[in-house]
Amino acid sequence: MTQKHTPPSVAGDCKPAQYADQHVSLGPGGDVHQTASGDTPVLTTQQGIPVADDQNSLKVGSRGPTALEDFHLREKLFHFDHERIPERVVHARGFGAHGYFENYESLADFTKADLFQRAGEKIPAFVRFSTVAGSQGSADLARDVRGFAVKLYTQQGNWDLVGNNIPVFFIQDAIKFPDLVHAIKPEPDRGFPQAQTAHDNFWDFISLTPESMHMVMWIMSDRTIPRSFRFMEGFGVHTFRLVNAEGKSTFVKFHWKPKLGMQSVVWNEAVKINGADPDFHRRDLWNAIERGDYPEWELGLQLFDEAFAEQFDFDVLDATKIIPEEEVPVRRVGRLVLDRVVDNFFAETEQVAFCTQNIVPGIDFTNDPLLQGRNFSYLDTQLKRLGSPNFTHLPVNAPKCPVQHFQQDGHMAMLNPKGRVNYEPNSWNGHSGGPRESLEKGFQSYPAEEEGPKLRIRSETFADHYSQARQFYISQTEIEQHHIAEALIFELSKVERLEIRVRMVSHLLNIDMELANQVAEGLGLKEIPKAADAAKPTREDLKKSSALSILLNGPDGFTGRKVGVLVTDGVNIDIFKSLQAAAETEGAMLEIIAPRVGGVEASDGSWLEAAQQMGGGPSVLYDAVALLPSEDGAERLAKEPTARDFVADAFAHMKFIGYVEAAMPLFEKAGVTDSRDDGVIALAGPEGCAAFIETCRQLRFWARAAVAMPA
Ligand code: HDE
Repeated sequence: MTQKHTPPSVAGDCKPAQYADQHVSLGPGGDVHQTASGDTPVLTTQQGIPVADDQNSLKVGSRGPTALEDFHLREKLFHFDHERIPERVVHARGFGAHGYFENYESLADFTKADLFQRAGEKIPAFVRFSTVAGSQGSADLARDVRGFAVKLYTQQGNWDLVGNNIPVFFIQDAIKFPDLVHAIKPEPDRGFPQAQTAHDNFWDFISLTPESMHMVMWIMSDRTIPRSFRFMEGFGVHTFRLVNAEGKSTFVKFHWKPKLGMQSVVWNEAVKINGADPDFHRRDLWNAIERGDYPEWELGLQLFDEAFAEQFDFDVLDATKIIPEEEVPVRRVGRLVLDRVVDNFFAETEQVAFCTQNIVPGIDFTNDPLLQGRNFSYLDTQLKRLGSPNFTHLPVNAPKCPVQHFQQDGHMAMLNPKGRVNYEPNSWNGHSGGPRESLEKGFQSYPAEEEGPKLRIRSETFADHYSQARQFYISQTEIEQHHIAEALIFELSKVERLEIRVRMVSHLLNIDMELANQVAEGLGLKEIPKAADAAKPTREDLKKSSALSILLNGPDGFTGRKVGVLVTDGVNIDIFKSLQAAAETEGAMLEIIAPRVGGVEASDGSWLEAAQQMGGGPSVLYDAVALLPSEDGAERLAKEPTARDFVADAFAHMKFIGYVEAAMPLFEKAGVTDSRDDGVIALAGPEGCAAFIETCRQLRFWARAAVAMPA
C-alpha cells in the first residue's frame, strides 16, 4: 500500500528540516542550528559520509515510524552504546598528565638502564594518580590510598613504576589481593558504601589479617586525605634491583618526593570538600599545569646490598615493611615534572595501561611475592579493559622507541609490519629478515640463584606484624597521632558488629597501649580486650623516623597554595592589592569569593571579578582565607549561613585567617569572637599583608587544635 506523501511540518512557521537551506536546519524544538559554511568542517559519519541533518532521524512522515535504513542514527546510537569500557577493578578514579623525567647524574655505577646514563637527559613521562576503592565517579577526598603510577617512555622501552602514595601494602602475598579488594569495595548484597573503608567487611577482613596493621596506621593517618596530588609522596613499594653493565645487582626502593612539601587536609574538611568540589584533586592538578605552575617530584633511591638486606631487621621482600630513611638515606637522582594536561581524558587517562612487568634492561624484580603476583596480573586487566592484545598501539601506551617484533594481527591492529617475514628464525638476509635478538642489548634477567622445595608457605621472616606499625605511630607528631586515633574511632564506629571493633582494639594493643585505650574509649567499649596473639612480639627498640611524619616534612613556603578572599562591594582596594602582591611574591594564588559571581565594585570604583559565588566557594577549598568585606557588606554577609560557615570552618580547620576590621560582625556570627587567636591576623597595609602570607607558610595554626604543636 502506498501512502500519500505529505511534506512533514513542525510546530511554528519554520520550514521543515528536509527543506532547510544550506545554512540552517531545525533542531528538536524547531530551533536554529548552525550548519557548515565556508571553511567549517562538514560533519560526517564514522565512514566519512557527509551528514545533512544531525537533528532528526529518518521517518516515514513527520510522526511515522523511523526507517531502518537510517544508517546515521544507527551508527550514532551504536557508538554511543559502546562508549564505556570497564572501569579499573581498583584505582578506577584517576587523573593523568604528561611530563618528563630529568636525570641529575649518571647512575652507571648502579644500573645500565639507558634512562639513567646521562645527566640532564629528559625522558617523556605519563603519570596517573588515583584513589583505590571508589568507582570512576566517586569523590576525590575519600579516605584512601592514592595510586601514583608513572610510565617512562625510555629509549629501551617503557618502564612503568606503578606505585602508591604509601610505601607499604595491606598484604604480603598476591593470593590475598582479591579478598582484600572484595572487602574494601561496596558490600555485594547492598552495593554500598562507595569509596569507603568505614564498613564491616573491610574491618572484618583487616582485623583477621594482622599483616595489614602497619598499613592500617598509614591509612588512618592524614596520608590518605592529601590536600593535592602535588603535595604527596610516591613510592614504588617493593624492593627492586638495579643491575649495572658488569652484572652487579644493587637493591633499590623508589621514592617520589614532592618539591612543594607534603600537605594533607583534616577529616572534617575532607568530608566537606567532597560535597563542595568532588573533583578537588583533579581540578587542582589541571589548574596548576594550565597556569604553568608545573608540579614536580624528585626521584629518590634507597640503595642497599645483599649484606644490608641480610642484617636488616625485616625481610626486604615483605611489602608490609619499609626501610627507614635514617637507615638507608634517600638519594635524589632526578626530577619528574608534569607540564602538559591531556588532550582527551578517555584516550589518555582512561586508556593508559600500566603494567608492573614493564621494566627495562638495568632494572629487575625481586622475589617479593606481591610483586610477582602483580607482574602476572596486570596484562589480564589491560586485555579485559582495552579489549585487545594490541593495547600498546594506543598512543598513550605506545613506546617512543623502535618497536620491532613478529607479533601480528588481533583486534584493532594499527601498527602492522610490512614485508614477507613474520617468523624467526628465518633465512632472509639483512633488513628483509626483520629484527633479531641481541644478547648484548637485550633484557637479561639477573641470574639470581633460586632453589628449594615447592611449598605454599609464608616465610618466617615475614612474621613481625606490629613492630613497624608501632614505629610509624610513635614517629608522628602528637597532632598526627590524634588524627590516627580519631580516624580509627570514626571508621570503627561505622562498623556494625561489635566483635570486629573489639578485634581491632586487640590489635592496637600490640601497637601502642595509649592509642588502643583512646580508641576503646572513643568506641565506648565496656572493657579493654586482651591483646591479639602475635606471631612475634612487638619490638619497642625501633627508633622514631621523622621522615614518616607529614607535619615534619611540610613545605618551606606557601608556594602553590591558595588564599580564598571573601569580598563585597566596597572592598578596600589597597588591602586587596597588597594581599595580591604578597601572594604573587610567594608564588601563591588568590581566589575571589563574592556574593555574586559577576564580581564587586571596589572602594576605588574599580571592578573585581569573582571566581566563586559565596555558596560555591566555601573555605574548605582554600589553604588560608582573608575576609575583606566592607562594613555594609559584612552586615549583610553575617546573615548568610554560607558566609558564617566560611569563617567558622576556616577557624575550626585551624587555617590562618586575615581580616579587615569591618569583618568583625562575621566573626561574631560565626561564634569565634572570643576565641580569636594568633592565627587570626589583622591585615593592615602592605607589610601586614606580606606578614600574613609569610605566616601562612606554616599552613595551619595547629596551636588552635586541642593537642600540642608538632615538635
Ligand atoms: Fe595494583 N592493580 N595490584 N597495586 N595498582 C591495578 O590494573 C594488582 C598493588 C596500583 O593508574 C589493576 O590497570 C594485584 C600494589 C596502581 O592505571 C590490577 C595486586 C600497588 C594501579 C591490579 C596489586 C598497586 C593499580 C587494576 C597484588 C602499590 C592503578 C586496573 C598482587 C605498589 C594504575 C589496572 C593506573 C591497578 C592488580 C597490588 C598499585 C587489577 C593483583 C602493592 C597505582 O591489574
